[in-house]
Amino acid sequence: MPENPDTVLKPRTRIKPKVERPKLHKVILVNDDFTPREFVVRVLKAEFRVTDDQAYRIMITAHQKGVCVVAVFTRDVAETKATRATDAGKAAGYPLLFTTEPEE
Ligand code: TYC
Repeated sequence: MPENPDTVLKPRTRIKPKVERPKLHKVILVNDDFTPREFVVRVLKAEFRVTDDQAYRIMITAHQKGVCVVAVFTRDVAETKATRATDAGKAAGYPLLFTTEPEE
């Protein structure tokens, strides 16, 4: 079909983004009755590179409330860190648990 030279196209004002920001995932520390507090702090510092003070605060929040968000990462990084931190507890005979969940 020949083009109508009188056709006026409205310019697109909304441009679809070509890349999307990856959804972030939370790493959550879960409380238990057996893992020593100092061990939890040590694992937090080693795996999540937080300071002594930050690690203590995260540990005590999980201890008091049941859970605490440690940090957010892309899905792969969150899952790898949660697994490594949980495995560190397992290797020492503790039921220490880190889980992940997507951010809203
Ligand atoms: N509740 C544990 C204790 O009293 C310490 C602890 C804190 C364990 C946080 C796990 O995610 C945890 N020894």
